[in-house]
Amino acid sequence: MGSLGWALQQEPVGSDPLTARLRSRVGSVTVFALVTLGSLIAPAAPPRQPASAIPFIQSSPGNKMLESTPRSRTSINNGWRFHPDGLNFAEKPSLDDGDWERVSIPHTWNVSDPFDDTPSYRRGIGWYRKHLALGDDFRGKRLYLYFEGANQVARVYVNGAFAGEHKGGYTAFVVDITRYVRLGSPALDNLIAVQVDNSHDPFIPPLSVGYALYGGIYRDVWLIATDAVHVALNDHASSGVYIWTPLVSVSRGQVRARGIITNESGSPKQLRVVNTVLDAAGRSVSIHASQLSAAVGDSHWTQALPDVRDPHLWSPDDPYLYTVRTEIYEGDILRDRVTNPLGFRWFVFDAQNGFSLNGRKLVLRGTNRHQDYQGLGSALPNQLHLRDMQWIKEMGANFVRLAHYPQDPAVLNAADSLGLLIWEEIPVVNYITTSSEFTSTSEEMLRDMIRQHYNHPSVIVWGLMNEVFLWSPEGARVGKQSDTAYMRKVRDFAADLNALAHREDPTRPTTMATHGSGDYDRAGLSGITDVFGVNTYSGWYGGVFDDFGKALDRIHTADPKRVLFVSEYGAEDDARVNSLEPERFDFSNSWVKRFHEAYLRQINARPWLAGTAIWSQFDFSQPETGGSIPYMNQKGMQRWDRTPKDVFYLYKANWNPSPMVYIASRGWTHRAGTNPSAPSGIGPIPVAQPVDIYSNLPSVELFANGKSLGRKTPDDVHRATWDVPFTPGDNRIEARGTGTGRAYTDSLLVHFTYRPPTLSDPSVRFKELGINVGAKAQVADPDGFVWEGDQAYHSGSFGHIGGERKMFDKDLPIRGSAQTPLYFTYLLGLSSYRLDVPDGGYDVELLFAEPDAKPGARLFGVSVNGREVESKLDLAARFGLARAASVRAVTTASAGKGVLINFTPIQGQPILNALRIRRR
Ligand code: GCB
Repeated sequence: MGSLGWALQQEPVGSDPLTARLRSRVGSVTVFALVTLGSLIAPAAPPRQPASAIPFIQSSPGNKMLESTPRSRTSINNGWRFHPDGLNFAEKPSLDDGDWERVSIPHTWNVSDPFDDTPSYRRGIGWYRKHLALGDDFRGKRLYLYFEGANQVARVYVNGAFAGEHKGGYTAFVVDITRYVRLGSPALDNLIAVQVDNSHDPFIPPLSVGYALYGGIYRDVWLIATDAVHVALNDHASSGVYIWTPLVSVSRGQVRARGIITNESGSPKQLRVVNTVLDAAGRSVSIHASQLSAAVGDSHWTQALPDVRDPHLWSPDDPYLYTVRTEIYEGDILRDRVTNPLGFRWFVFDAQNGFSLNGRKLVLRGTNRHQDYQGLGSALPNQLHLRDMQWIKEMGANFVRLAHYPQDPAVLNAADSLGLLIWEEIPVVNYITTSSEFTSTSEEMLRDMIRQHYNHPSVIVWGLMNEVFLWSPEGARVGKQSDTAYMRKVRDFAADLNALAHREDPTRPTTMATHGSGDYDRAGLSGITDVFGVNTYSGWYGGVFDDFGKALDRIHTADPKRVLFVSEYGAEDDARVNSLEPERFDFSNSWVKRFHEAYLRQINARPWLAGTAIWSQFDFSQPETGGSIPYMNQKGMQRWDRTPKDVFYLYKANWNPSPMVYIASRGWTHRAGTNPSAPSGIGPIPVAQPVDIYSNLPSVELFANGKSLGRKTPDDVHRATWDVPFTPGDNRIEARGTGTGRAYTDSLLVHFTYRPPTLSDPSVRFKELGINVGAKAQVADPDGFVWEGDQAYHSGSFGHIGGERKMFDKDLPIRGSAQTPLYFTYLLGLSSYRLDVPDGGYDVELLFAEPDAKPGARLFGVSVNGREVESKLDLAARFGLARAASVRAVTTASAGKGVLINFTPIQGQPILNALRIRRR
């Protein structure tokens, strides 16, 4: 029994009966953490308090458990100097860093350059230096630097000497600096210099991604001091202790622990390893001690602790955490102490019944999270990591996929304590390099991730890769893989990682996310992991909403034993864009609401799904993309600054049982429009436009300007919609509902600009009109001006004559204006634009951005009411590709003829992106 843990770790999967049972597949069911009970070791007497513990040196705030132990852990985040360059000899103490920038960790050097108008962002070397004064009190100690993460290669030097290197931007690493430091009284200066490199490296995943690879030391750094005999720090920066619960039921929880002790004292030691399980109140509920003869170097130990009776189970609704305290004694002297979280839970993935936790079905309602924040990049302080997880919890999710890489310890801690189940993965994305070096770096990352996060009860599945067949082996996007030798290598690579994950952790399943291509089946990749993830975007990049469910049904029917997980689905919006006629890819808030409502319905109808995860919780950087906000992926439930979007409340209404009512269309506070049947001459009349609410209350009543518009019962996805009669100026909308004996309300002020159907209506003075040409959606300016959707010309109104509606290539960022949505759509090949405005003088502004032509390839003339404004407009030559530009004219409308803008093709076809006309 004593070697149970090591049998688990060292035996190949399947050869050990215990391991085999841990991962037993019964038909389509995979059960984790359920095995038969082995013999138990009797509880040992609690150790006496050591008489002469080595005094506590320094502890980090909030790290109470570590106080009065010989181990200290001190934050060294402050007081660094940074130089953004590949300097030579920057590790040398003689170099003067006095003029380097002062920075604190977390830090990245790419906070702004992925988002400026210069394409791309800096990927290269940056140097960090810190002076550390170390006193004699560290004599006899082992000293380590613990980096929670640096992107992506870090080389660490101490007093000019090379002390260690780590490859990979998302896992922690430890550097033993004991032999390089100088101690003294008074304390002596030590120089820590770290070279960080975020250059592309063909042998380090990720090779290509859709997010910024922010360079720098972007997670916390610690100085750890231990006794010469201590819990190992050299095991992939893990805690040096691994805890698992082979059997959990409501009446008993088995606890096993194993670990490594490093003896650097120079002589063998007789040690006692004591593990104590403490409940949330700090009471000991299980304790076990065992002797260990520790030779110099590393020694392994394993323990079976006495069962915890009637364990308080861990679940999203009740994330009850125990703590395991591991103490190492030599005689009466405490040599080291570490603590780890423990949660009692068991779970099952089932291809027919979805997921269950602690014996009950649990619908995994999830989301994806990137570590990316407005103004900070990836360098988030721990409070913001925690806050992100709290947002996710508030939305009602119980599952988070940490895409596409291992995340900050603060994220995993938050998941444990808030009750969020976790899929964590390594950053193998889009394609691989078929080389042993790439494989071994990927394996190292996988080991790092599993060992570092092994003890978190929140983690339920390890991810190996994302959409690995999206790109060709040469690094180009492909529709279908054609290189069968490459596909075989990818399969072998996946099988290798899968076996490694199971060897490292037989208690958890594996998974991969795929992109709805047949390549995964053809290459034999689909059957490798225990759970099969599908990323799907029907109704966004192409297709219609219902294709989503149909595609899932096809896979489920073809392979009923496949445990199917929807690892991504989402669509993009922009708060400024709203539409009365939402359509795919219009970036309107209106379309995205319908998208998620349709997906939610289809998900609810498929209880066999293992789980689902929205892409994504927060908007994040995507340096290679255009769209309505360049360089951003806008599929978040929340904006980059964490402001929740309407869809956040859609999920909250569906997933979080707390009573709520929310007026959606939240960003649409400036609206414009007309009532087509309004007669001329009677002044503005109310214009009906839709207002959505999301609520989990039985019924909701909506009021506009104090008048009830009736009571409604929200539909199956908790939405109700009213046609609200908007009057010119401010309209106060209020929603009221009752639940659990209390009233819930929400209100919103909407400013409405009335446009008469006949622009020359004498009872409504015409002032100005803006048109988002080529689009049906409205776009609001920051000052509240609304650009209305475009239409074909009809008499008395406005509109285009001829032309085809077009959009910019999504991957082409439009530069030179913050009002990108106006330029994103355009009309191609129009002959004129006509506005039947009343007689008078007008300023006309035409907005353009060249979508694809080279200089000389598109030339056209522009005239306004017969006056030539441009004889040969060549946008590419004059402004450049995808650069916002405007052409202005002054004109007079007379004799009731309005304003006619003509476009005359000379070479290629004319275009127009937006126009604004203003009465002088
Ligand atoms: C995906 C990728 C993710 C992208 C997302 C998108 O399938 O896995 O990294 O950000 O699509 O928004 O296109």
